[in-house]
Amino acid sequence: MRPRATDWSLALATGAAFATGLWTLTVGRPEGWWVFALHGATGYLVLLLLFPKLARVSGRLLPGMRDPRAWAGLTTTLLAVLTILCGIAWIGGGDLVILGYNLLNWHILLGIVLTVALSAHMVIRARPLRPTDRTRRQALRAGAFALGAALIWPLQERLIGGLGMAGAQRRFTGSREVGSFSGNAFPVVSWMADRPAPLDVATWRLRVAGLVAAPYAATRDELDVRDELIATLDCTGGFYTTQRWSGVRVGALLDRAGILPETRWVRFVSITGYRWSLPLAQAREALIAVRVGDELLSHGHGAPARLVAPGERGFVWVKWLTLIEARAEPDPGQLLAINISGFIDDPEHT
Ligand code: HEM
Ligand SMILES: Nc1nc2c(c(=O)[nH]1)N[C@H]1C(S)=C(S)[C@@H](COP(=O)(O)O)O[C@H]1N2
Ligand SMILES: [Mo]
Repeated sequence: MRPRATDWSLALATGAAFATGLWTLTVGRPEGWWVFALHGATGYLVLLLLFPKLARVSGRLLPGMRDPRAWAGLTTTLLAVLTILCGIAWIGGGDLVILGYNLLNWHILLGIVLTVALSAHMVIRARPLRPTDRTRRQALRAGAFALGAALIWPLQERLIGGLGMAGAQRRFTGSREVGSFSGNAFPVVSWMADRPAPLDVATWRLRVAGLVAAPYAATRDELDVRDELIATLDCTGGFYTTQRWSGVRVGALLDRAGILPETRWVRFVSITGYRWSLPLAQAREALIAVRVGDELLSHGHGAPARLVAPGERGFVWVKWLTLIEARAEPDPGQLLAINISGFIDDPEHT
């Protein structure tokens, strides 16, 4: 491929890998497996395109280092290689932990830094395509790379399965099983920095409010009516756990308050400010859990009560609930809220 065609294909492929990578974080149902396949294929496309790129620039990579503009290029290359290595090592079953972070955590972090570095590199170095770069032949060559990348993904799955590598046990999300059906004995995690002090069950209440006829506040014991749900908590950090959760259906709580006809969404709010909303029909089927297995929820897992949202990734399963709110619209601030909640000082609860 011609230099500019290679460069732009590489940039496009990296952008696609980044976008599909973020997208995978929102997929929690098996029907969505193809998003992970698409991400793998775009990732391998980056890998394949690195060969013609490196063949071209390797000669001037090291001598060129006196030119500061070359550093963005070298950094980008290193980051791309490391990102891909961590991704492949994770799906193969690698369980290396560096500075407390597993290979999937590193993969995601490096992927984000790579995308930033590549953007800088493009601003400094990219040249517009010339008519000679936009020929049928160039398009066909790019297509051949894409086809190659698309073939690597199924081959990789065969290989991992055929060799009996640890990665074959992973869920379609890439997550690995930990502590299923063992009560509170599974990892405690937060999306960012939530770490509230334990809540006092005696004074704690779960309020049900918003677009309802009769708002009320329920005690933990009132929620402990033994509605049960077997559901899988699948954290984007790379583990999953299947448990028998028990508590009360959200639908029952909403019916007691009498939702108004304009209700379309239900928002679940934590004492930390962390929050997420679900469409009404899906919210009704979700569970407010006070128990996992035969044990009361531990503080780390969200006591007195947490959301159990089957089919949604772990970050939706709001812990330390204080409010369920019937709404006409989803909560536009929720994406920001989950990223800043633990960093906001709350002298009462941190
Ligand atoms: C931007 C450059 C990126 C590249 C080149 C890249 C490439 C790859 C590759 C080659 C794999 C292993 C192959 C496979 O999944 O079948 C992989 C796995 C994975 N990547 Fe990325 N990635 C990038 C960014 C990201 C980002 C930003 C995220 C998330 C926010 C992400 C999430 C994942 C996940 C969850 C897996 C495991 C999927 C599975 O188990 O099948 N990646 N990536
Ligand atoms: N209030 C609150 N709820 C939260 C989080 C959080 O940071 N704050 N983290 C979410 C994430 S990312 C996951 S994976 C699950 C983890 O639940 P666990 O600690 O019981 O494993 O809780 C979710 N609920
Ligand atoms: Mo998570």
